Amino acid sequence: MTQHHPAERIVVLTGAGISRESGLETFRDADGLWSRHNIADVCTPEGFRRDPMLVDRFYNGRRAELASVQPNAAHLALAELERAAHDGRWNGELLIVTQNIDDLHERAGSRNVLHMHGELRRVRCTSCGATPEWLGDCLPDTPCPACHRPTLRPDVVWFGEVPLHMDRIETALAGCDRFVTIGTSGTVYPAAGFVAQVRDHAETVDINLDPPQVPTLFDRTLIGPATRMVPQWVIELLGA
Ligand code: BV8
Repeated sequence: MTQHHPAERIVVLTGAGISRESGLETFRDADGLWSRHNIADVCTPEGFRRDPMLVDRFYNGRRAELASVQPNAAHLALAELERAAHDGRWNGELLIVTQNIDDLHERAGSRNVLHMHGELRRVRCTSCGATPEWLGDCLPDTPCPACHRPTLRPDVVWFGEVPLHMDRIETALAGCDRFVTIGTSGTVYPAAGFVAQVRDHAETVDINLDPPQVPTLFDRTLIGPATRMVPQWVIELLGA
């Protein structure tokens, strides 16, 4: 029985820049989240132990904001590429690895998505491990719906914590033919180290408003807003 090898396996790594034009802030841009919030206070386990109310309010605010935004043309173009793989218009496989905790990829229709830094619309119980979907506010005394103990935290990966799905991500990186980064500054590891990891066996492409910090890591850079550059790249791929 002849093995059907897909023509192309693509891993796309997305960051906050892909959701910027939907109205969600990035972290490091001038008016970004880190210009108003202290990383050590709101994005570390130590910060949560010190002041859980401050951290819960930070994520409650972002969760409320998420309800007011929609996927943009960049999210929709990636969902279209995945659909083209399913209905045979494109002979390939697409995996989206996102650092984003928003659900705009899924709302755009993407299914093959790994949230390596967690999800805003989930909380995690530190007593029983339950990770229920959560759309509203969560406070330090909010009881876990499974074990009823007041030990819920945002289901996100904070600095110093191990990212999620690393096994599946490492396997996909090892087997990809093309690696594409979209809207990420390449400053947070291990995500920032993926491009160097795949350079020996995959074509590397960066899509961003600005040139990458280390241009030599990329075979190709597409400079411009994600809502323009990502649909262009997908059309080119489907046209090829
Ligand atoms: C870990 C979740 C061990 C919560 C986040 C090696 C060297 C140095 C340090 C380290 C290292 N290894 C580990 C570390 C420590 C640390 C780290 O990297 N520190 C940095 C600051 C130096 N890493 C960790 O602690 C990680 N854990 O390493 O565990 C381990 C490792 C491997 C395997 C097993 C165990 C955990 C880090 C996760 C932290 N949590 N988020 C939340 O969201 O609140 S990180 C958070 O910040 C995001 O998830 C994202 O990852 C990062 C932000 O980066 P971007 O998404 O790129 O956003 P940014 O604002 O920076 O840039 C936006 C870009 O978009 C810009 O380039 C801009 O030009 C562009 N843009 C803007 N608008 C547009 C656009 N592009 C196109 N179109 C537009 N319209």
